[in-house]
Amino acid sequence: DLERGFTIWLTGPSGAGKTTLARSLAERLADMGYRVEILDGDEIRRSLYPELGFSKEAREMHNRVVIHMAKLLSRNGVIAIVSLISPYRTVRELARREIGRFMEVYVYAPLEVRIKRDPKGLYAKAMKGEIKGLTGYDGVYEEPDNPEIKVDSSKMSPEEEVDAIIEKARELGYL
Ligand code: GGZ
Repeated sequence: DLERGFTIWLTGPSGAGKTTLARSLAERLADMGYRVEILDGDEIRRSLYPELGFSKEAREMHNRVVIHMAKLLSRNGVIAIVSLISPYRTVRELARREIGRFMEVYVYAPLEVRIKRDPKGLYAKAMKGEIKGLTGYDGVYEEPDNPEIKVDSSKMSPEEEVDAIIEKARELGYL
């Protein structure tokens, strides 16, 4: 269905593989002829409110901004790929209600794998006590109860994850 958009909501802690997956997914869907946009939490923070920080209130406000952007894109024929830690279940439920055509993807990797990857050195900093409240280390991450799909990036390649997500999106009637 090339006329109608929807949202693929990638949630998971820092280092779980959301950014890599978002890029592979966007490339595949674009090759299939769909219009796609990646909404990356970290990028949106940097361009709109670099000083925001990571309190519960800040994250909720920021996540509501992303929900709104995804909603606008989804209802205008674009597939919005959201790459956002979105640690709170209530906020993700709000996203589901607001956006409608929506699938929640839980991007998972075990802690030891996330620590080993640590692309930005955030886990190293958290272990030294230089940052506090890192999601998936000493910060809250409320695991999804009923995601449309869970992918384990320690066991699957990005291409395999993309295949699984596309199959699920077809099952849901979004593709
Ligand atoms: C979580 C943090 C933190 C803390 C800095 N907790 O993995 P990254 O580096 O590239 O992406 C994270 C980014 C914030 O991502 P989101 O906007 O998706 O998060 S949320 O939905 O919770 O608002 C991470 C980096 O900022 N970062 N400090 N304490 N992530």
